[in-house]
Amino acid sequence: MSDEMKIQTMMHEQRVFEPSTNGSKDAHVPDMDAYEALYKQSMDDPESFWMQRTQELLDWKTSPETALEWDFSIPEIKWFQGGTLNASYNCLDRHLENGRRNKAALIWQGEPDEDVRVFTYQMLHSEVCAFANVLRSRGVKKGDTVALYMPMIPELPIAMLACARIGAIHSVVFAGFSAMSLQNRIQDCEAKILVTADAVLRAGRTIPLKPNADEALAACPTVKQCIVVSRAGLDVDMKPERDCWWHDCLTDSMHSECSPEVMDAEDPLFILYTSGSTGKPKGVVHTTGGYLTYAASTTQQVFDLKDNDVYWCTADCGWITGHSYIVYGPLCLGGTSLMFEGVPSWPAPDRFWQIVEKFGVNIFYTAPTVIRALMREGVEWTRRHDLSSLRVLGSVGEPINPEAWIWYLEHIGHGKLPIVDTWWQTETGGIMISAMPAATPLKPGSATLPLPGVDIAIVDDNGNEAPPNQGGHLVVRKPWPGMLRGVWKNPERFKETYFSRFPGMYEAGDGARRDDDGYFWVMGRLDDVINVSGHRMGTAEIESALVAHPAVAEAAVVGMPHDVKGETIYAYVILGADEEESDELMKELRVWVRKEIGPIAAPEFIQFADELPKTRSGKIMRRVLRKIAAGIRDEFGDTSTLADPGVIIDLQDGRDDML
Ligand code: 6R9
Repeated sequence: MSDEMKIQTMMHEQRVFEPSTNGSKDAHVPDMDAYEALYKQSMDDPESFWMQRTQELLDWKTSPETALEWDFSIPEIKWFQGGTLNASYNCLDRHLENGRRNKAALIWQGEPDEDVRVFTYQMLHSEVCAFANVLRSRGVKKGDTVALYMPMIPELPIAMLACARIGAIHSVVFAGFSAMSLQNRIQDCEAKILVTADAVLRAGRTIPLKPNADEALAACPTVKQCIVVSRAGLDVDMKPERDCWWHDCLTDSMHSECSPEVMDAEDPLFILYTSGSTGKPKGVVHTTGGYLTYAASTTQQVFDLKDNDVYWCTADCGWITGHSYIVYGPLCLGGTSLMFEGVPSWPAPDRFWQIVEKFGVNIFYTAPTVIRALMREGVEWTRRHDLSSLRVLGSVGEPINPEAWIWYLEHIGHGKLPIVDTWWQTETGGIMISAMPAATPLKPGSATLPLPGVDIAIVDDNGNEAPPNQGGHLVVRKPWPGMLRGVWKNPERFKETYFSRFPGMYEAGDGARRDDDGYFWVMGRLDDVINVSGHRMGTAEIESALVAHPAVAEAAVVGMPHDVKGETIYAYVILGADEEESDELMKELRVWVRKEIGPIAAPEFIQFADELPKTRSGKIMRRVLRKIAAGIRDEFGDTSTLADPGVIIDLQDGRDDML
């Protein structure tokens, strides 16, 4: 493929990339026949499929008696009843006996390039046991909750696994969240202990973290103790009766064995808060046996993880992607997981590629927002590094527009590597729809096909399966082991959010369509779908068209109320570094979208902007953009997750200037 390759939009996208055959013979799923056979087996008899899978992937202390008991009308889902196990045992201890004792489990690259720490399985085991002993000695027991508010440092996965070891339920709160968000989450999960750090290192700055923890804890009576990692060597205010430095809590004797707690399959492993369309964030609950089986199974099949691989997922452990694909999935399989503390653009936009070269990364998993940001910086940054070690590329978090997909393929994937576009959610625990690198023909912008064991479909408003090419609601018709088991302390919300609209099915909240080949095209959250004169338009599709224009770096599209059409299309556009805003360009973009998708999709309003309101995990906050487009000046709801709240005012001013 060449640079001049015509970029097409998602709706017109018809290119198919056959899997490259390099090294596919020994892939976990070597070809399409193997995928189809697995999928069929899993649908014909899901219970034996998953029972077999869990026996292959995990060491159970007591084998499960039944695979599954379920009733979506209650809702109640129980996997692997009668079985007992420990997640940290599965991620650590068993690898000490199976030849991986001296293998790197975790390679940590800190923000300063010279800050590297490598933990073999033996070393990680020892650190986890030590911190588990600390927690036990401080009165943490099976079933207690522990909040972790930490930067991307090794102590975070160590603390997660230490909780798992003693049966405590961890709740990781992304370190970019505010004191108020932390407080709300701790109050909801009633954590007994908070583990935090003095500061976060980010893009060359030292951002104090402990003051946020102090502010949050001022109204968290359940937290009696706070353990603080010294990341930046800051001199922080310690409350003697409550606070203790991580390094002071650990004594030499603690490094000896810490016996893993025997957990039932359905005992909670962790709680992770995620935003819904209404109300406060929900505490999504994941349990031990099913979650771990699913994280391991999907890591193996989707990334084709092998023993010699260096595998790098660039997510933060504060999100589900970090839980499943930095910690539990790869470590359960005995893999080598690379963990990175910094950002893609600092000290320069080649930071990721430099790390790929430095460690010989084989599998690289990131988000479309990162790809688009790096695309904007120009290809010269990618050319500075030897990226030949890469074998599999992944994408997660939002639909990837074909232009970014092609750039990823061309400039990172040597024009031939498989790109696995993985659709899933905090609630699903692991990947649900994705290609398998050696097997699945790829279509840019499509997450392709469901994983084995995943009975996923698209239904219309009445819950009937939609015909091919017709958009509808993404639902799952049967339980899968990684699914959430509840919303913490809120069974009504669990039922209402996921099981009420379509009885007997899990409702994902996303809109999608399936093409004639059965490929899934996820359009985004259903509340992101615009209805213009009775026509449904996925915002992702229009954005994808805009971004395909050479002048456009990023775009976000929302519906704006309209008297006649119901809604009209309002687009926020960020131009590439050397582009000039002009009325001509605005017209050109309208014509462009008209041509790419159809007249119905042409934005009525195009506002040039410098930045979009994004959550710290990089998701565009469309709710806010809709309000700005509609001229609403307040009632923005909860904007605590915005990376930069100042963006709102800039966009409002821009709109006022334009209209
Ligand atoms: C893993 C994660 C979930 C929502 C989900 C969907 C969007 C994630 C996607 C994707 C299209 C993909 N999403 N991956 N949309 N293609 N490959 O991101 O979890 O933070 O809970 O977000 O993200 O809208 O419903 P979470």
